[in-house]
Amino acid sequence: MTSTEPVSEKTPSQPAAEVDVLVVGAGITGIYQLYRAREAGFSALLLEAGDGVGGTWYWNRYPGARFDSESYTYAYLFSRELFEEWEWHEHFAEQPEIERYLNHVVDRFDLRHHMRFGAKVTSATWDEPSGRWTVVDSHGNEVRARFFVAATGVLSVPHFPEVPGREEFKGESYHTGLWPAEPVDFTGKRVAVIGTGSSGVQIIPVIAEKAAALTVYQRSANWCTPLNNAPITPEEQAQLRADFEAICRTLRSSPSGFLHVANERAAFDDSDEQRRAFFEEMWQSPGFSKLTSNYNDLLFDEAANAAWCDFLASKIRAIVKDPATADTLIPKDHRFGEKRPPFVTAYFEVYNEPHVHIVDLRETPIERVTERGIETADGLREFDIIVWATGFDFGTGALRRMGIEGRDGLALVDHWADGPTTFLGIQTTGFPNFFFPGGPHAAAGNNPRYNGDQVDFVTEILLHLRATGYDVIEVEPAAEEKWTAMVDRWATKAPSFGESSYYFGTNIPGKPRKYLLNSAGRPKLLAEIAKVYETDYASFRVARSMEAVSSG
Ligand code: NA7
Repeated sequence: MTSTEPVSEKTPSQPAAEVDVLVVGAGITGIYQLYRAREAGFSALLLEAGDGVGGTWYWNRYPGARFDSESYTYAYLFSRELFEEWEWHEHFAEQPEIERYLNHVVDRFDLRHHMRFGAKVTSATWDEPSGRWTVVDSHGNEVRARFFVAATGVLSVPHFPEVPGREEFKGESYHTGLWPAEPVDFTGKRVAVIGTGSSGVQIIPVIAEKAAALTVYQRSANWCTPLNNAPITPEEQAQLRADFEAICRTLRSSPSGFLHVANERAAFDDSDEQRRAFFEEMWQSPGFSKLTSNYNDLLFDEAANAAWCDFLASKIRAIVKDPATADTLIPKDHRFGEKRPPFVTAYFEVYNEPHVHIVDLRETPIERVTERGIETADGLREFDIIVWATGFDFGTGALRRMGIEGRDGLALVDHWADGPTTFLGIQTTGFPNFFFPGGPHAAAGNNPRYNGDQVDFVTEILLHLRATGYDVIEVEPAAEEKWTAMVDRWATKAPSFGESSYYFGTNIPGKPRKYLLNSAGRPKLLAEIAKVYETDYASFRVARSMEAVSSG
């Protein structure tokens, strides 16, 4: 596999289309945007590069891929009937169940015939006189749309590092973010996994079960903690249904969009013994609650964070029998929460298996990939399969690759040469009628919650225009500057991620170092959206296109 770009073979040529709303991306955000646009009575079309529904959850179909947000808080909440009829099997659903769910949603709300698959957008151009976007896909098909909504996600452009010889490997090679639909058979194979982020640590235990030999290439150790997944019992299913309204309320008021209960205690309010017992409780707790329900000073107080990290290191040492391997697996270069923490199932345990080895790239960096394997400073190891779990061009990757040109030919890549500037993570100046919910500056937490708020907001904007007789809308520069400054301010204070995190673009050579999330929290996003309504859209400029004016 050589391409970093998902392209389908299947797209037939299509007649030129004209719609009110063109959505790009059939992931969680795009499906919801299509649903809202249709429900509001707009003509709408969705273009998707892949051959199926799911977006990130379509491409990341590697074995072991699963939610690490609770299934029922990550899923849609716009329809109580949908919430009640879909029974998630596990608290943290695996990729096949997620893909089934998203297909169910598309069919249940009759959205599939408004979707074109295998349609990768290559250019999108604003036409001032008509007040429309012309969007072209890789097969040359053209769609003209009044409103252009790129729901292209933050984790949709896989990143392959510049390792010499990467293309020369003669065995099978895969990226976790571009996993093939056909199953990959690891049985009896010699396998390498490069990367130990959330994807790497999910796939490693699954490969270890089948492979004859597994070598993990780790550059940075991560603070992995147990996901603590479990099936959802019938009693829990019934409780979830009964709690629907309370769940929605809690999620709306949670800064991170989770149900987890915040802790009012600071680490040193407790005695050493109490703290140890509490950390043990956290270790046993589900998913992100280790971040969201931990001591309230965990991300603010060095000593509190160090106490938790010491506890985690002792856990790793207790699980991994070889002390040198355990030491390699314990992060030394960042605190817990500085990078996105991965959640694992039987991860550290695999390093006790005689056929699993770890290579510390800080000690012996990869020098090259050859036809037969991977060469580091201590020699060549031969493989049948190499898995690249090396992450994504996060946040702006997809938007920068779509050939987007706004007013006066302004290219989005130039406009964002120093990193993205946005208003509420949905619009940027110079690009009228263009929206990007679920993109940069959207969220820092349970993504679909924030992204859903943004889709609702975009839909309200379209309804506002229809009600007021305008057809062009663009954010005021001052509003954009204010929001972007707020995002940047939050990036420098806890709870935020360190600059070593890909959330600042640091994993991509040459990418501007700019914060790509919004750490201010969901209530802040909702409050700012409410302000827009209260001020009758004062943060935006509205107009009539020349075409609308001339047609009276
Ligand atoms: P991540 O979290 O970006 O992890 C990528 C991993 O690949 C990480 O361990 C990197 O090490 C490693 N990497 C990247 N480049 C190299 C090179 N050149 N050599 C060796 N190792 C390398 O991506 P994931 O797919 O795991 O997770 C992305 C998101 O998906 C995650 O946050 C969840 O939201 C789900 P590094 O840490 O940079 O030293």
